Amino acid sequence: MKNDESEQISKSKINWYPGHMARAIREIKEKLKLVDIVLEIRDARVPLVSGNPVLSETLRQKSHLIVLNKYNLADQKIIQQWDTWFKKEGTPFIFIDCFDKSSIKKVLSQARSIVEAKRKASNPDTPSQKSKLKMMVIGLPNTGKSTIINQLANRTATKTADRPGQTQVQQWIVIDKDLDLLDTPGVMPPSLEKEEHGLWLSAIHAIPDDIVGEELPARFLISFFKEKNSIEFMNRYKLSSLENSVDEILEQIAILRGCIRQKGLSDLERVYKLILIDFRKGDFGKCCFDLPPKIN
Ligand SMILES: Nc1nc2c(ncn2[C@@H]2O[C@H](COP(=O)(O)OP(=O)(O)OP(=O)(O)O)[C@@H](O)[C@H]2O)c(=O)[nH]1
Ligand SMILES: [Mg+2]
Repeated sequence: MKNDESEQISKSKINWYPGHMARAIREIKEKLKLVDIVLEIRDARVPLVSGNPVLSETLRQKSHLIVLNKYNLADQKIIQQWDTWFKKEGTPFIFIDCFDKSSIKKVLSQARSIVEAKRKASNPDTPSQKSKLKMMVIGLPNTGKSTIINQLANRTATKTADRPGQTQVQQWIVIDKDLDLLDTPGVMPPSLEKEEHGLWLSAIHAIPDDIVGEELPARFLISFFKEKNSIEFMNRYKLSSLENSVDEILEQIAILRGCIRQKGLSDLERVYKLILIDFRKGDFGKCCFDLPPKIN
């Protein structure tokens, strides 16, 4: 990344913690005793940074399954490394594309076995019997919590949207006699460890665009795919190479996509928006921003 580029990115102080999130955290803690297991939904492109450290301590007291969603948008080679990392960590996890029915079935069966194993460990003499499973679904905004619930329900039981902050209040959803789900509003950590993490979370749209603006995440994405030497990115904008600077690439995209204002000036605001839209559709190919920490 060029110096001026990293300087611009370091100016991005990202802090999005609206009132409903503090309330949501309180309510999650209150409802924990009512559920058998918590499904923590993360984004497979940012497996660690899309977790929420504020909830980690709370989750340690409860059966917990990490569901890494949007697997279909993530770089499979890096996912292999994450798979090894999560296995060593020991918390149960599963990578899924929630629009794939077999993934959804696996989530349910894995959740049931975790709960059953815990029950057996605390009451080894009681014979197992199928009882109603109550699951709470938590995670950062826009990670796909409500979509997963709808997939489990096989109907539109709760509203989804391609923007963060759709769900604002908790809602119980009775799936059938064997399963109840609690949908919860997405919650951000109150602060992020590194400023770059804010750009990752903006790129995946866990943070609304009006908080950060489109420019920094769009510039970050160009730098990222430039460094990755991404053929998909080049093809998407018919670029002949990725040698050019971020500013030059922005100009090339403006011309290609007709983002030109009066007097022939490029309309960069429109280009930034376009880049975010295209990235979020998966047009730049599969990627992972977050890499597993080194394990000794
Ligand atoms: N490509 C892809 N998109 C997904 C997947 N799961 C969810 N989405 C999309 O992600 C967006 C957000 O989904 P929601 O279910 O509303 O997310 P949420 O976590 O409930 O969001 P909040 O209520 O804002 O916290 C929607 O546009 C979904 O269609 C997935 O596995 N793959
Ligand atoms: Mg939701």
